[in-house]
Amino acid sequence: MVAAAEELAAGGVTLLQYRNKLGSGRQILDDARELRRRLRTSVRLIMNDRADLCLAAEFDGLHVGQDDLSPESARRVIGPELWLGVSTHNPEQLREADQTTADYLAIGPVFATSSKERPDPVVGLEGVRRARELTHKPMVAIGGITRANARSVLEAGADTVAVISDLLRGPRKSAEEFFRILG
Ligand code: 3NM
Repeated sequence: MVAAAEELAAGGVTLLQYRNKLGSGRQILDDARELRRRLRTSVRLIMNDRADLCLAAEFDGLHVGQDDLSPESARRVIGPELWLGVSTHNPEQLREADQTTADYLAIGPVFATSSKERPDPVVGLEGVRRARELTHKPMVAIGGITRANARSVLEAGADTVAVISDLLRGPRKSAEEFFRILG
């Protein structure tokens, strides 16, 4: 994983989320510290779900979903400076998250994904367009985004994309291609 993260950084990626739904707190912290140590300041590192481990690993931010700490509780833990991201899956959640101190919002899944267990219903490009109308915060689209469809996602109003599957094989080359496509 760390080698893949380094390849992504070499390919121009400036923000990475560490997401581990299965590991123990200790395993997650070990991995996170290793990422922090190896990537130093070249990449902004965001911890998924765990405010405590975000602080312990000296990450740059925290990302919470609809079943995690509320954005305001998360903010209380991480303080005013670190980045806070919030996942949303429909207009109502997006509207609510827009009222919080979140620094950025995620909307998804835009397309079908096999990287998440029990994903919410696909929102499609129409869901991205709708979301764009509801927030001025930076908005990242997620779910099934590939080099083949990334452009359409930005055209629908997303500021950027979050990707798992389409970066796994040849991370550096894939990242470079994404940046070429996204302009
Ligand atoms: N969250 P891939 S979709 C982690 O809809 C995650 O909030 C989603 O992986 C959401 O790029 C997703 O392989 C998986 O589809 C994204």
